[in-house]
Amino acid sequence: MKQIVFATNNAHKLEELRQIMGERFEVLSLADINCHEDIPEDKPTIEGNARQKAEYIREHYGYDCFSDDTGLEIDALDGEPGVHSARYGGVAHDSERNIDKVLRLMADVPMEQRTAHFRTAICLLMDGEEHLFEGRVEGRILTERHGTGGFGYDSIFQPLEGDGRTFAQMQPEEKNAISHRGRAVAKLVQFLQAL
Ligand code: ITT
Repeated sequence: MKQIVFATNNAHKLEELRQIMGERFEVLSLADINCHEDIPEDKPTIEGNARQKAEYIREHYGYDCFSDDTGLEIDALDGEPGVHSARYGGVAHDSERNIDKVLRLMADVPMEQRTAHFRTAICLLMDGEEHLFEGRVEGRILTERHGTGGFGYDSIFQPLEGDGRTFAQMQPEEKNAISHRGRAVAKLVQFLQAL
C-alpha cells in the first residue's frame, strides 16, 4: 500500500481523512514519522498555509505528503474568520471561544444575510511536483449551536444541501459526502488513482 504523510496535528481531520481515503493509501500522521515540533503556518491565505506545511515536511523529513488548510468564510463578516479560523477567539484551537465570537459579532445579522462557506485547500507534494486541490460547501451560520458531533464550527454551520441539520448533527460519512474537505480530498484521491 502506498504511504503518504498527512501533515496535520488535528486528530479529527486525520480520522476523517483515513475514512475518506479508505484502504487504498496508508495515511501516516506526523506522530507516525516522529514529527513533534510546531510546523510554521503563518501565510495570509489558506493555499499558502497548506503549501507551507507540506513543504516543511518534504524538506525536513523527505516524505511525499499533503496538507490541508481550511477557513470558514462568512459573508457578513467580510470573509472572516477565514485564514484566522483556528484562533479567531484569541486562543488557538479553542472552538467554543471561536464560536462564541462569531455568534456575538453576528447577533444582529438576519438569517438571509448569514451566508457562509467552508473552503479547504489541499497541497500535495509528490515526486517533486506540487498540486493544489480546492473544495467548498455553501451554508448558513445559525444563531445557536445544534448537535455535538464533528468539530470546530460544525455546530453552527448548516449546509444548504441537506435537510436543515448542522454538520455537528450528521454522521461523519454524511458530512464527508458534501463537505469542503470531503470534496477537496475527492479531487486528491482522483488524482492519486490516475497516476
Ligand atoms: P492543522 O493546521 O494542524 O491541520 P487546524 O486545526 O489548524 O489543524 P485548519 O487550519 O485546517 O485546522 O482549520 C482551522 C480551523 O477551522 C480549525 O481549527 C477549526 O476550528 C475550523 N475547521 C476546519 N475544518 C473544519 C470542519 O470540517 N468543520 C468545522 N470547523 C472546521
